[in-house]
Amino acid sequence: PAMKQQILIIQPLMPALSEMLHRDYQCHRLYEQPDAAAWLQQHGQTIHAVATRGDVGLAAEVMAALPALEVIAVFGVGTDAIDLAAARDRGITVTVTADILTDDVADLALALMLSVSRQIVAQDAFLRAGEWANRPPVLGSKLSGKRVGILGLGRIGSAIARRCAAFDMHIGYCNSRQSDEPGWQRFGDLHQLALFSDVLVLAVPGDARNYKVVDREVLNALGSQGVLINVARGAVVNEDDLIAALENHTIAGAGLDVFEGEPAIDPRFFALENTVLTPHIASATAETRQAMAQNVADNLASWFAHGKAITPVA
Ligand code: 8YV
Repeated sequence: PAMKQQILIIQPLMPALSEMLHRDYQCHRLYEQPDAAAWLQQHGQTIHAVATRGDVGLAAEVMAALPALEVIAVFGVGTDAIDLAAARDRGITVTVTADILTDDVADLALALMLSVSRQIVAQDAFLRAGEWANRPPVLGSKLSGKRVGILGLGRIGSAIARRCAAFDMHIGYCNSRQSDEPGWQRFGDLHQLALFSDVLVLAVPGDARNYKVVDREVLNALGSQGVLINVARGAVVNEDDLIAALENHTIAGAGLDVFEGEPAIDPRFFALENTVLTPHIASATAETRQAMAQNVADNLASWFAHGKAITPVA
């Protein structure tokens, strides 16, 4: 039988994917190497494919230590942790699970919006604490009919906008391209979008263009009744400014699925009552994660069989 192809796995993958890859390839787990640099020096030239996660990517020095690398299959859509320019220069194909997770990420954005505006988490705690018999629950704020501003109207941003439209929300957005959706209002910059928005949703890539663009001034523009929702990347937000805005009630609240330095997030978040925090679960449903795993396996199989990926980055 032909020798199995050798694949490098950067960080742990979900068991279903790990099993598929171990069945079909000779897998090397970089995260289990006590001295990754030494391992790469010795074995780097045998690796033709990398499997990694959107939140993990591939460090530039690891990519540089893989001279025969042909394809990077990402379990996710984020490519912010991959040097795409270097990959392009070297003719390395990068694949992502585009389309597969769009609905789930948009669903979670709405779940966070509703959780913050209706204070679902605090109301649940109030009830469980036995307070219901003692005093009436606090009032939430209405979501239907409000103005939502979406930063980034790609696949995910558009899916969020469609859901918000079903809640009779007024839709504003910032995006390089104009949408032909009637009634969706395009803004030239984030500051203008934040001024418009009751709810500001982040759905842009976490790359250098968007690094910490949500800062004190944008949060001031969002205003004391405003809510921030982040299902993009922690790096899109200046977290010191956000924590200050939440502590001082410069904005009303936030629903956050992503953080800088996750999973070791800034502990000041834990004390904020006007926030709902989730551990990067926007794509984390059984159905979607299974389909994402299959996409990674299918891209690698197609690459090795035909030299062509199924869902390469555009
Ligand atoms: C995943 C993601 O949670 O798609 C992305 O870029 O961040 C998420 O879908 C991640 O890739 C898996 O760890």
